[in-house]
Amino acid sequence: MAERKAPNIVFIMADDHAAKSISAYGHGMNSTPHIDRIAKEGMLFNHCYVTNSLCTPSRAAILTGQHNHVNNVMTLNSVINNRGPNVAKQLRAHANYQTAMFGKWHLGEGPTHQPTGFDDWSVIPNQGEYWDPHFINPDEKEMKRVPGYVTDIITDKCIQFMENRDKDRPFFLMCHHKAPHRGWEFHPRHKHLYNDKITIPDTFTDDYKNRAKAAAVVKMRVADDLTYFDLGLAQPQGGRDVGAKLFDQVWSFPQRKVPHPEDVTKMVLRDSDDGTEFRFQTPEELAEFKFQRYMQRYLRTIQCIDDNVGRMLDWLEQEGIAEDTIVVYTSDQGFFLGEHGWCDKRFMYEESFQMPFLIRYPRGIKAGSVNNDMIQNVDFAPTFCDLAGISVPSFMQGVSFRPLLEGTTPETWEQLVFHRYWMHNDACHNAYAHYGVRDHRYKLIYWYNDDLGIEGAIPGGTEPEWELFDCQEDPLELLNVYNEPSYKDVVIKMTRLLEKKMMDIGDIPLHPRF
Ligand code: SGN
Ligand code: CA
Repeated sequence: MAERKAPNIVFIMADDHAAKSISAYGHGMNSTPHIDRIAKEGMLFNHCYVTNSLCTPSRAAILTGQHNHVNNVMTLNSVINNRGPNVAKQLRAHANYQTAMFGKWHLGEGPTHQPTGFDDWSVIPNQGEYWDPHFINPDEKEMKRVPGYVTDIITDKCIQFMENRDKDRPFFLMCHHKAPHRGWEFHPRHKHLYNDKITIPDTFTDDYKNRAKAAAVVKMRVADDLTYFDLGLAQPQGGRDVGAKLFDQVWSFPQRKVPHPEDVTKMVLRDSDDGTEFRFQTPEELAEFKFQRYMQRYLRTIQCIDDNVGRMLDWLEQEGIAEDTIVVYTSDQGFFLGEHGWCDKRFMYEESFQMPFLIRYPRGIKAGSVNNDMIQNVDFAPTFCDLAGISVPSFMQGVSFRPLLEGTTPETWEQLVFHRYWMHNDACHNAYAHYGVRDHRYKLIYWYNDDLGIEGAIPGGTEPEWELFDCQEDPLELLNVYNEPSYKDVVIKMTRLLEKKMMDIGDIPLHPRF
């Protein structure tokens, strides 16, 4: 890329948007023409990964370019120290950017945790609301409720910021959508969409054999763990608890039992909106209904993001600045869409580990290109600094992937990604802590299964476990080959890579050394 005036950067990030549900990734489950445009006119990454598959830690990694043990935002309960450095501060201080952030923040509230480094910001508290959402604004004691649908409102705020910008300076805009996060409250204008059945993933009825214990005990199952509210169903017994599960009493952890077929045939579920009735003959039919209902609602909320990405792209064009503006579309992590029977994320298994990443910059990226190199969310901030023409500050641990955008993969590019999920007080999901690395062929995961004295964690702990997946032979990750004699050398190689990576980033291994 030749030196030219600093580009504007529009960073659009959804919450829990799996790559599979962007049509540019070619899975055919939905149609997202506007998001696809970013790839068609720019570059699509097939191997972008999150360093910790959870909202708050991922957002901290994106802002700081640091791994979570360094920025100290390791779990959903962490908050950011907003006096620390971040990419917006860097662009503002060293490249004269105007900076703004609108939408989901999820890094804490109040004077020491709210956004800093942004000339303008307006964020939803915590997970926020889909309808008539509250926003926290700078210098205001009270949150303000804004009438309307959250995805439209966040986009309005972004466009308004761009309209009022100082045209003599570049801008860095972070547009953080709440959708398609759980609750999946879609806008009625998308209700006619996705009424046809979606193909159920091959691993939907995974029995979790030959795998670490974590897979069987985590509470993320579509069939067991979704609530009336998640599925847009009226709770028969009424009450105010929106977290009530269907068949909660029968299916609850630890003795998950398939509900008695007779109970299923007696069950009548009703759409909470129009009262449509649903009846079932078998527990399997009920599980499939939940999957279809989940996907329908999830994909409809995505359609609204797609409409609004279209609005942003059109606006940039009408303003005549599309050529000078980098547009990114990504998500804070991946998401399970029924694979292994799950919704949600947290694990290093592929669907939740992979982030979608699409980027357009007409002046610097060849249209329609696809990249297969490995990148991570910690690399975003260094890349933005590099593209803005400033040096990457030493506090950032990620690496600029500007060469990849220019179509060149340096020989020294590290084709290895790291993931670490920390145990925290989150009994309602019960996801075990783990860390590991993945290269193009293999994925090594260490489950340390310690209770770490944290409330809600594994009481008393349990034996640590290793997993090794051959991503080429077993892309669905159904077979742990860690103890297979034929993979002995791979285990040694991957363990060394893991240890080297942890040393590079300053993290502390908990596993026994070779
Ligand atoms: C809530 C959701 C979970 C989700 C976490 C974290 N339940 O607890 O499904 O995993 O947030 O999400 S909900 O019923 O309250 O929606 S994250 O995107 O912030 O990491
Ligand atoms: Ca998220």
